[in-house]
Amino acid sequence: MIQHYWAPSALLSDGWANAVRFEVDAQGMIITITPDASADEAEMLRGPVVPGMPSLHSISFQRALAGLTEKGGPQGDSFWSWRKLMYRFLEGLQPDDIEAITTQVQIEMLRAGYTSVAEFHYLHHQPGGAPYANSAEIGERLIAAAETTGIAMTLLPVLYAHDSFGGTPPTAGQRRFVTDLPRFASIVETLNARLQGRRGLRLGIAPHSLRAVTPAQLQAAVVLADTIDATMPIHINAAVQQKEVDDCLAWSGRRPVNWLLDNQNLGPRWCLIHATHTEVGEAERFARTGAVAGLCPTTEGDLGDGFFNAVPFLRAGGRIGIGNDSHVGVDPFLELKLFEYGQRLRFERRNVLAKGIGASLGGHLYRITAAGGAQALGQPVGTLAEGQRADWLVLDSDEPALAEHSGDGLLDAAIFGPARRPVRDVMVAGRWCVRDGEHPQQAASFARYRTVMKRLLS
Ligand code: NGQ
Repeated sequence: MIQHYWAPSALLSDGWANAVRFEVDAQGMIITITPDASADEAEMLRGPVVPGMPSLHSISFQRALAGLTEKGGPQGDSFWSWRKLMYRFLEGLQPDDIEAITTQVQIEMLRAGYTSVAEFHYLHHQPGGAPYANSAEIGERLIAAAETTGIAMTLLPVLYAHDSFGGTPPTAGQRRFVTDLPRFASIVETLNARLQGRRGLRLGIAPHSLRAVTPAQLQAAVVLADTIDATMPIHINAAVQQKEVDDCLAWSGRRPVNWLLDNQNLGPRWCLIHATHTEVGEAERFARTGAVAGLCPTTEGDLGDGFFNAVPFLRAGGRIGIGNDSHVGVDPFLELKLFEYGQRLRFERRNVLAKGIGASLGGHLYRITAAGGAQALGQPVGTLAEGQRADWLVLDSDEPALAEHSGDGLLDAAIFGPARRPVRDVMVAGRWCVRDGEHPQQAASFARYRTVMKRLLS
């Protein structure tokens, strides 16, 4: 059935328009968009409409760890000491727990304005490292969560084989992640079959990092992706910490982003997550490939990663998107605020990433990260245009931080103002997931999540 919607204003691919009528088909795709149209027999949208934001990096089980690693450690805490706590924490998680945590975080994401997510899935095996009878058990739980919540998802099974550069053996803490290539291929193929024909769901792959795979394994993963679908998204953690850069230099004589540029055919299907430690020359080369830089400002802040070299990257035409990664923040507007604030604190300036004199910074950041996120997920979202999917947010004009703002001013206010909940209603693929800020499964999900947390924290 074709549905008609009418919005008082909407951010379309060519800018804001008023009195916009959308025609959406039974698959949730936008067939026509007509500005200055009548509302006759259309469902009235109760506020300004903007594209839903894709999150290009989520590790859903880490949601339950948020807030548990904020106590001083004996020798000064770092990313690496956090990682040890994370490994210890995940040892206790069972498939039901992971499904409950994932369902909870996806509902939180939808309510905050994320309509799609790239799930970086490396927790493959049982505690202790033995495979499940169904080697794709956990991946199937992640899909089940997406089917419960309605979020669109690009599922990225992760190839993880080693602890560090040069093929060093994995540590005990990494046992639940480790696969050889044949087992990885079987997980990928099972999940691919499971995802066929599912609205809003697709497959990608992710070699974890240059630490966790050898060059030959990286190449084999790319070949595997190509045999299934030559457009399949490929994500990899790039240069998250200075130590990773130093170790990569010691191993290969190159920094990680330069190594990838020299050894892989990087292009628009690639997304480099946490390309934090990228020098100006690398950033410019990376930008020219058309690959996406996956930024996760709250997590990168939480883990003390550093600042991405955004100015030269964006100046060279680089594409960016945002992810909420470990879920210490679940709010796309907050990610964008912290991204810009990082640059302000670094350079002691304001509006560092603005496009030009008088141009709205919030409007610019929102547009480029929605489009970059869509590219990284390989999904037809991120802009409202004919032929794109109906993934959109109805902003709440009764939220005090947004009151009386219009056009890009709404996005400036939602990102840089004190809005608590700028999003009223959320549609994914033509279906309402959130109405008046509420998701129909939120009470059931929270009850289940709470039971899991009670056990984990006891
Ligand atoms: C991850 N997370 O895969 O969960 C990583 C940490 C690693 C972030 N970098 C572990 N945020 O890179 O080895």
